[in-house]
Amino acid sequence: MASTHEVKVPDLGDFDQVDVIEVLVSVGDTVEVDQDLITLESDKASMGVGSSTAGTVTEVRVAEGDQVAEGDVIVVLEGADATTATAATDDAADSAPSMPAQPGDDAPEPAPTADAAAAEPAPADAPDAPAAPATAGAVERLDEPIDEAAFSTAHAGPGARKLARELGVDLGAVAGSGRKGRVTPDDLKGYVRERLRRGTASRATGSGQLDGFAWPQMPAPDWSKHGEIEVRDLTRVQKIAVRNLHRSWLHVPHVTQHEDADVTELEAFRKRQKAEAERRGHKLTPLAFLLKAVAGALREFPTFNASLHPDGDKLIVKSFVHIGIAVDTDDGLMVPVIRDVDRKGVYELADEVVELAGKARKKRLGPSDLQGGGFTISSLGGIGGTKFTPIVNAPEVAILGVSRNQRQPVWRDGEFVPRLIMPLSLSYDHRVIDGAAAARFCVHLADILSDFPRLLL
Ligand code: CAO
Repeated sequence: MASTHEVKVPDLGDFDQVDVIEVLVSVGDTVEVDQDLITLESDKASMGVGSSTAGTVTEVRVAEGDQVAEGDVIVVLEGADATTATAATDDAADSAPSMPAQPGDDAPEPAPTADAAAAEPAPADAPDAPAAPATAGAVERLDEPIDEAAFSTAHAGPGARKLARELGVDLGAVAGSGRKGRVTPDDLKGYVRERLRRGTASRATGSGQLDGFAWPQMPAPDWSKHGEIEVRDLTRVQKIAVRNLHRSWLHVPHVTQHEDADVTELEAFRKRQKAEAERRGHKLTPLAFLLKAVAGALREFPTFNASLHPDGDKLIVKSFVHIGIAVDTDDGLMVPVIRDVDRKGVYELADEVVELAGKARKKRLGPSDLQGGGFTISSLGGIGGTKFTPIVNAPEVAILGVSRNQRQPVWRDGEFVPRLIMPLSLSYDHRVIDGAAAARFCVHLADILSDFPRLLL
């Protein structure tokens, strides 16, 4: 006899309830293991909920526009594979969220899901001719701050709610023209056009204002007039990155401090340990040591593990040391967070890097994997490069970029000697961190890395 399996909403991290913005299956569908069943959206990210088992959908218990909590049943499956999976996975954790989330993911704005609604900016052929703010047919994202309480009580159907999310519109602020003041999709589009026309909206590539200062609109040439082109959709992770990087670039006055760390002894030690580490099941790269060294530096310089208070008059200094690592995935850049780095050993950190990078690449990061970071490391050391200027993962205030180690001649005791140098590039928010503090932080970090026995203490 075929048995059934209930797929439930997984751990939602900090959230009690989140919105269902897409239902991807219907009764009668056959689903594979890991196939996304629904998409959830919180005010921090969107996540797909995948099926932990294969089977046929016999019931769909949620609809677009519903709110769900951890443990709520999403779908019921029936089938051969469901038989085996029921006992082992019949709880909330069985359907791990696949989390296409933003770098840092603690940012205060909702993640976009605007695959259909994110329209191209109005074309303007000459590169230096400003494009019209909006055309009659095209609607761009508004990305305005959203009053969630007003959003949830606004008089609008699921379709309009979804569109409001896609367009980044504060639904509660939109006047409805439907029956009894219901907000319609046309109301939303009209609202967006009006806001853009008045030039008060922030768009990824368009004009807008920050603290009362207007910035010029990006030209949008019709490239197809000059040759063949292909227009590709960005992944959801890439769309989130577009917004977050743009926001950080606009808000944060960036400065990058470069430093060379002599890692000759550290790398010799790591290479000596590598075979033994592998035998014991660990992948020991320089990143694990870097995490340890950065944790020490953050303890010494707590301002680098801080955030500017939203009122701009106070600093929030974190006592915990949670560090995000930038991970390159096929879908784009993601930043899972390793918690309590200062309390962990190098092997434990190495294991967490492998685990989190693996989860990011398989789209299996949960909300808690992406939250709480106070500082970020972006290591391109495995790829190459000599130096770069990473963008601060705001509202954090600093990010460390790491490039590939290089053997270089270093002047010592009257002669050049070959030393292995790790290039460090620290970008920081100059509103919070002074240049002198950044230089001291980098020198301290380089000293720890150069004196590796101290690092392990
Ligand atoms: N110099 C020389 N070699 C280095 C190095 C460095 N600074 N850092 C790493 N390597 C080596 C590693 O030791 C490994 O070689 P071995 O297997 O021989 O030891 C090789 O490079 C590959 O390392 P890796 O990339 O698999 O592992 P990692 O721990 O260094 O990095 C991760 C893990 C997830 C950070 C990385 O895979 C990644 O995604 N990096 C890209 C991050 C990114 O895109 N940043 C840009 C964001 S924009 O700011």
